Amino acid sequence: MARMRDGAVARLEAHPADPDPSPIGYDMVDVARSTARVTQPMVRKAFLDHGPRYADNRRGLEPFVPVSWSEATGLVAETLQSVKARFGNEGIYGGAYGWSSAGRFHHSQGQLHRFLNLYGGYVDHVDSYSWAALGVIMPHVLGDMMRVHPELPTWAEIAKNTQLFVAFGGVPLRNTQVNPGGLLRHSVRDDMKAARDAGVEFVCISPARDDIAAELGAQWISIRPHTDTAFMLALAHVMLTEDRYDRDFLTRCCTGFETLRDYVLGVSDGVPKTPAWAANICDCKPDVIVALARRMTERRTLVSLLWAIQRADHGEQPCWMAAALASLAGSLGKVGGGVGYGYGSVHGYGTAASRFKATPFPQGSNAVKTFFPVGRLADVLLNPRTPMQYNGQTLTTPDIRLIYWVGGNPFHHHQDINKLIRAWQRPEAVIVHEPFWTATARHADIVLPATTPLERDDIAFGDGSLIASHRVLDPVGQARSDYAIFADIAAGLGFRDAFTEGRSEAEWLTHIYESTRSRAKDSGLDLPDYAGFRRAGVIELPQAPPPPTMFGAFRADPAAHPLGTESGKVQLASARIASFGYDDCPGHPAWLEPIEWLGSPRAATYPIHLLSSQPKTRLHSQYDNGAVSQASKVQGREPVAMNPDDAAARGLDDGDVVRVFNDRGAFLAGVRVNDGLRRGVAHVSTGAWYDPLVPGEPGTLDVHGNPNMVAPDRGTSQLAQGPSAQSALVQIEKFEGPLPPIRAFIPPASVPR
Ligand code: PGD
Repeated sequence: MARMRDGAVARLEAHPADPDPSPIGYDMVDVARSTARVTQPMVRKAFLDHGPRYADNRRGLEPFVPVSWSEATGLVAETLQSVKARFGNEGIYGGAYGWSSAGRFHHSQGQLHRFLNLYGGYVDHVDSYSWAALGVIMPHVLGDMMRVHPELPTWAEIAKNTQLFVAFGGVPLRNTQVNPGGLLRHSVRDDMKAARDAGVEFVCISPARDDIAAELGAQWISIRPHTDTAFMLALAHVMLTEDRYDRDFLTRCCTGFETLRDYVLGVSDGVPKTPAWAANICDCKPDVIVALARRMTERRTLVSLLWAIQRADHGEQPCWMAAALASLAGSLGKVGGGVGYGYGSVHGYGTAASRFKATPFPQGSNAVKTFFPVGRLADVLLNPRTPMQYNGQTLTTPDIRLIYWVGGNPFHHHQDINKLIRAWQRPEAVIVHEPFWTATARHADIVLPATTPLERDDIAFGDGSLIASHRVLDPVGQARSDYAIFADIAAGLGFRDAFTEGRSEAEWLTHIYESTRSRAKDSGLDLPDYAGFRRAGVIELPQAPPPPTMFGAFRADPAAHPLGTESGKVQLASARIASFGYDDCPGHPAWLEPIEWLGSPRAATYPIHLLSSQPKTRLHSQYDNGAVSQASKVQGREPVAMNPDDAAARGLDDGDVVRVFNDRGAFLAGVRVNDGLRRGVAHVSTGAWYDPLVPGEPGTLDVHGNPNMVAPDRGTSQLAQGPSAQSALVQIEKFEGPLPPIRAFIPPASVPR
């Protein structure tokens, strides 16, 4: 909430209804006014001089030239026309992955997609950086996740019905600060405490103790990163050999039990997946596995898998095996039991849903059907018109000639930044709308300054509340909303009226709200009119009734309530997946050694497994220049958490600056010694803005702390082709010599025309 003084915003405060406000948002005003803003349209000099067909692109290196809005929008229209004339709409990538901001009207991707759909379409992507492996494999195993997710037990139901909550990857509260579409009440901390008070026991299986709140008194089982599948297979081994599995459920509701059983017992491959076998892989005690397997079959158990676990080599496997475990343990389909994906990954999983959804900003439909899995962006740019496996299909990668990016920061979120930089030089044109001089903006040809949420009115709808977001700042410099920018470009291309439908921004907001209001009325709910809503600021909508027991109807009568899988049942093995013939994703859940992990030969050279998570102090890369994020830095660098033994072995003290590196790249970070991380594991949050020591030089050091300098850019498997950023081995050494300055927040060089 904005506190105003003399007509100007004095500061932002938490909403009084919020029990556990996130500190991230307090910086929005300062950041909006910071020097890192793009204040006027800018064009890379060589692009302005030579146009899109110039072959020698050196994005990220050359200076920009300030231009007027009319010249900039004219240039965008011309560039689109030039690419379309030669390559058709198939030459335009308009996926623009990213979080952007919470408002539903000024949602950047929605604006871009509407604009490009009206222009004839664009190459799109599928899946996400968040849960690609999960999203592709689970329809084969449990059916469509969009049907499974809404049935996830809420924390209130967990408190009532669950006895044991087994969390692979924990339930880190840092992620529950955010939710797509905005959030009024941060309730997860209190909800979990209430569950603990009601007697729920928590187990956190993770290399990091802090992945679950200390006050929950959870049992911490420390395992090597990305050995979860081996751990789960050994739990299954105990259940099978001690006759602790639910024969009735397996017979009635699952297919493939025999295949999985034979694999777990070693009948099919000669390797029984015993606790001793797994303990050797996971580096934990076999007794711990035996004891947990017994508890899981004696108590109503909910198996939870954090999305980060599947952002790794063979990330499909722990997803599949978690469902298999819940089936074996007999908890799937029972109240308070089963399997949940996403608790602790964002706020909205496990919190009550609202009774209906707000009307979205209409995007139209895309005439181009070409797509690629989003995590493969760099490969697609580097290798156009090449076959790529994906979920049983052979795709042909598109030949992207123009990238249009609005509301995301691939130089923050994509793995292997040095490879991305090479790939990013390939297209003829890169157009970006950005409020800030992020690395993505710096690597563009045309940069159009966008407003931040404080500079425009909007409606947020995230966790069951309608929130009026008010303009409290004047747009900084010449910044304009994405809507206004697209309306002008559409005018140049002859479809302004189709894009705007004759509505101003205020009229669109009224239209979206009034249509939401009339849908609310249909479900018996009277909302105030638009003016009343904006005065009220927040409308809390009634919650939907608690979801039915997840898979409850299916368990009771699988023939009457089949799942959307190939057999209609839970697939403990899948003939369809087996038929794809993928060696990196066989027809049943399996322990496949990660390409990069502490057990691989590569660990002899790079002995530290680097985990990277969503940051506690900012929204992905947003607000990195704000006070909250800056206060967490060590000598201006992103902190790297290290186990005390690993630090001591390298002669490192808390507060030292180190070089974190492997053969993909290197970055500087500041040491924070932390005994809550197991030995051989380090952790860096994502989101420190990429800050090259020598801009444009291949492989140059990032002086600020972006973990994607060293993260691998390869698909989780041929099935999902999801990002596997977590599978990164590195070495860490003390950084000697004078510390390079941080320049990420200083605008790039600009030259007059
Ligand atoms: P943001 O920093 O939110 O990150 O990556 P994502 O790209 O979503 O980027 C949003 C950008 O949009 C910012 O630059 C912001 O300034 C801009 N923006 C905000 N509002 C507006 C607007 O109204 N208009 C315009 N034009 N721009 C706007 C997040 C992604 O990172 C995600 S979701 C995940 S889950 C991944 N996680 C990991 C990970 O665990 N580990 C690694 N190593 N890497 C990851 N990357 C992924």
